[in-house]
Amino acid sequence: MPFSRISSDLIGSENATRLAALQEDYEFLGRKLARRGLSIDRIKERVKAFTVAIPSWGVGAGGTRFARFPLAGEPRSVWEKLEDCSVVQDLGRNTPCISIHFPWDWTDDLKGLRQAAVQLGLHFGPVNSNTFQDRPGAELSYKYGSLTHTDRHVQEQAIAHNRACIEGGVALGSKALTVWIGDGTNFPGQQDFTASFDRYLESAEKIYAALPGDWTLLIEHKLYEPAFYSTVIQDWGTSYIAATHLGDRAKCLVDLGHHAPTVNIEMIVARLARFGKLGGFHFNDSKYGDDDLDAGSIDPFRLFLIFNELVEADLRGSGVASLEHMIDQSHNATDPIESLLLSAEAIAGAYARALIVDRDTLHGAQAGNDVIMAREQLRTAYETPMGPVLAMARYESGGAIDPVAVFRVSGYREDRARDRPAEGGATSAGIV
Ligand code: PSV
Ligand code: MN
Repeated sequence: MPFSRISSDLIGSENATRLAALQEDYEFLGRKLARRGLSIDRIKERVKAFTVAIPSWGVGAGGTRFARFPLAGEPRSVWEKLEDCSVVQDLGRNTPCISIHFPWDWTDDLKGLRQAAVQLGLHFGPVNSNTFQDRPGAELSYKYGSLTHTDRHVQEQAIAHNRACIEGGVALGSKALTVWIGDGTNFPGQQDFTASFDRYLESAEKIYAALPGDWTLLIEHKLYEPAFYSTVIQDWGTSYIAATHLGDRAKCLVDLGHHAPTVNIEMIVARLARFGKLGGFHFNDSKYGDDDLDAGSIDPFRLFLIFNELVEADLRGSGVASLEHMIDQSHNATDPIESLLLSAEAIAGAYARALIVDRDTLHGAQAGNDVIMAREQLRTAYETPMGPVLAMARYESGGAIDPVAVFRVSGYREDRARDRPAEGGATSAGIV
């Protein structure tokens, strides 16, 4: 299919109107950082090298269990999702990777999909399996569980789906499988906690055994929902036990929305990194639960604290450089492309701020129990406006200084609203 792109001429002419102001801001910030012994150009280069994957399901309008409000021009197939992902990448330049979800994104032409992605300067990251919904026409139902179902045949169906995801991922050039299951219970006594986790481990062993040698299995935990009393893989402790049981190539994936509201997620990140079990993230933000709001939109300080732990772990040599950074959010009230652009920027911004923490002073203050000075190191870095670094990194990589502005001027959504009429009221895009 011919893909619509944002023209580089438009990006160039829009950038021309903003470049002088950006240069001024960048130089000013550069002088401020230099006073702290920091090179703005070096930070910019590290920001340029940082990427975060776009979830294929994120480019469609999301929804809640009450309703889904479709967006005119939203993608109707994996090909159109790819097209939208390329717009995000062309403008923002830090999202070249797509994380896809089977069977939502299934196509008989995976080879063609991979080639199309390459043409667009994209590639495929972790593949996500889905045993939290019944597929139309599926022989057996996941109503009472999938990998942990009491019926061995249902477990086998779920395992076979995960194996098929691996095969599909191999065709796409992916290197990881993310497994999140909705299995759990709604009532005390409904199931035996120990037996259901044992069934999970048995099923997960079979999936792990099917992984190619250079693949990682990412285990995603979630506190609750769709099960409301207990969830089999409910927290990082259970995820850690499962990943440790399975082997070196099994790691824990931290979705920011999958914790109780007051949980200290940055501390979980530090623990998992320390013991080599941190595999990656699903970034999003929330106020109440798994709200799936735009990353950095509610609690940007927490996002910064997570990256602060990642930078610390990196200094310790904990191998966090190769983590799978992904966005996982649901766009119910915004244009998904705009939300994804701003989320990717917020995530890169949290990283940039973490890079400018004065580590020597921080570590000295920690060792000397100088509480105020320790706290101040984080606050100072967090309050430093790193926007000019992010914008300059984007500009030098061929992206837009102001991506949302260029997206709006481009008329991309209006054009897609014309050439992507909704099909029968339903689309495969978005979380419902
Ligand atoms: C579950 O809430 C989750 O976070 C998992 O990552 C799913 O794959 C994704 O959302 C989409 O439903
Ligand atoms: Mn997730």
